[in-house]
Amino acid sequence: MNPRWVTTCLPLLFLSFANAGILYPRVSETREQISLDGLWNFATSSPTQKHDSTWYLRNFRAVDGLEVDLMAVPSSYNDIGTGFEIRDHVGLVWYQRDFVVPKSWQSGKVWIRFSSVCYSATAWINGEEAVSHSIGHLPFQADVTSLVVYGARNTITVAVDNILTNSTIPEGYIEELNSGRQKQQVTFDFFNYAGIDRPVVLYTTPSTYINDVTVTTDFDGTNGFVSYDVFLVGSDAVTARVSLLDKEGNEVAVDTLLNSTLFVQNVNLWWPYLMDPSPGYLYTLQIQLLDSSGELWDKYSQPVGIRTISWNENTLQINNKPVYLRGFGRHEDSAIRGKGLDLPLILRDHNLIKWIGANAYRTSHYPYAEEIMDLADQLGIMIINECPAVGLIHLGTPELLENHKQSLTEMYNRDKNRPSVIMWSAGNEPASSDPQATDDHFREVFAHIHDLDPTRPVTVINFNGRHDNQGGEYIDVIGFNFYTGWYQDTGELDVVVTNLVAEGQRLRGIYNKPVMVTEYGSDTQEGLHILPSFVWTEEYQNELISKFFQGFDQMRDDGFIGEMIWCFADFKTDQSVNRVGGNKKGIFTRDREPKASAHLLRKRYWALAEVLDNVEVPDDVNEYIIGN
Ligand code: BDP
Repeated sequence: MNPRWVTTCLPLLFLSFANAGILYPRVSETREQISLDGLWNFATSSPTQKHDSTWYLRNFRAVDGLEVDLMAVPSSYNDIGTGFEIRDHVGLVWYQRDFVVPKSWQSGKVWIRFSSVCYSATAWINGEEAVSHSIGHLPFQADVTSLVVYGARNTITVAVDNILTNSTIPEGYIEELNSGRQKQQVTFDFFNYAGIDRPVVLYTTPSTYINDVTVTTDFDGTNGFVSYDVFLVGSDAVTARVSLLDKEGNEVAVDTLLNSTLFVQNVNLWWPYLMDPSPGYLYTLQIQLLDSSGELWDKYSQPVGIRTISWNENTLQINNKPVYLRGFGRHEDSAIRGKGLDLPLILRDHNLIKWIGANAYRTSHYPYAEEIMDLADQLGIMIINECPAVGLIHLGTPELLENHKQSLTEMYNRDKNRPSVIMWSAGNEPASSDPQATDDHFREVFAHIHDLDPTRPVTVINFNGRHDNQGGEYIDVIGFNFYTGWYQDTGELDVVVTNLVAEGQRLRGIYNKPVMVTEYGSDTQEGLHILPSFVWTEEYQNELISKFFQGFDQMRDDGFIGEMIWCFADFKTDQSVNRVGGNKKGIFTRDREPKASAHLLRKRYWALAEVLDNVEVPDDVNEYIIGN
């Protein structure tokens, strides 16, 4: 045995309470996995049915009078069917399927993990409650070792509730319509998709297992440092071997402690896209637990990017180099699937992001699927990671505050080790009619996220909408959504530059913090052309964004750190008289084809990359849009 492997006896039971691990499930020599994705039995019901006996624990197909359909997992359920009942459903829906647990799984622990259910969910396995969770877009899991039957058929039933109230994250309320129908009203414009929209897996761990790991990184010249904290659950004495592997799988550092710092010579830093010829360099932190005889007990591999983030009143820096964010606000949204994870779609999206020369986006307005975040880590895309607090209204109410903090905790636990996450966003456009409530609520929220993570800056987009409450002193970066030329001064392109620069300077003046535009744009129907330009045309979108480019360039040297257009692609909204088939502010259509604006933005983003990152632009980007 390597003499550096020492036995570490830890107060393991204590650790199990100290940390709520939600590691991404990865198969290893000690961990197996079964996907529960596929077609599930599916039924809808009224909210009151939840409390009616336990009909839902029976085989759905044997419940008298219950209409049972099939539903794809992962997907939002709304657009799969053909009727209003399912698209506009309010309340509970029910999912059920069978699965077999191998006999060989009896020796360790068995977990069920949902990557996201919108919004609240309760799952029963063989009639016993296994887990309950209430915030969408975030993973949750439970130890189901004692609930499953080994070497035999099991049944899982999941109740999914899409009702939002004034204390949920995000908020909403139920309105009785004139027709007598109930409608879920929400505080955002994207379609209120619901269901089991990300993967569901069963996986195993040994009884003493790696429950969590927290990694922070640093560097000094060519030396890299990876500090890690491994959290175990169990009660046995174990031996640890923690090593760092480079991209080729060579071991470049090793330690035997569960909490230590690895030193890496000739470090390959994680750089954002286009700031380095090999952006997104990832090492692997390989954590192994061995029993007293040196046998492998548990193994988990965590990708690690070595980089630093720093910020001051003027700049945001990655690896001590100021960055200028050029990107998008986005949505998880596509035809039929809704917010359901779709691997071809997310690859196409990231290919378009590379093609257009962007280096960043915001996960407006909720944390995106872990598979999407993996792509960002690998490609070097910088992420402003937003929790699902979009359009909060009831600021200052204790329950809402607790749920808001909980959503940040869960997002942090899931994404804390991702190099792509360079900033946390505690929400988008909160209401601020009551400044006291705003300040009290957000003061606590900022303190909470800063406590969780002192290594990343924090923002709230359009904080208080008026920008002059004192709570702003706790924000590190000011992100503002600005719709001059669209919602304000509609059609008035001549005032865009002046309005934009005035607002940017006003915010700089109030806060003396780095400022960026997190949304701007105009709804645009692809193929609609009118000369001279007119709202909704491709001409208007191009002229409007060209004006914004001029304004951005006037501000760029004065603490202005980024531009994110709204939106990456068209997306579905609720029915309304000012949305024709959805929100059309996309640079790409909903099926991910470019509007004229995508070509224009591509010239802009590559020109910025050429000037700021010193890269060569692709041959087919032949015209540079920068300055004026
Ligand atoms: C902004 C919101 C965004 C909307 C956008 C719009 O942050 O979610 O989609 O307005 O109206 O205020 O297009």
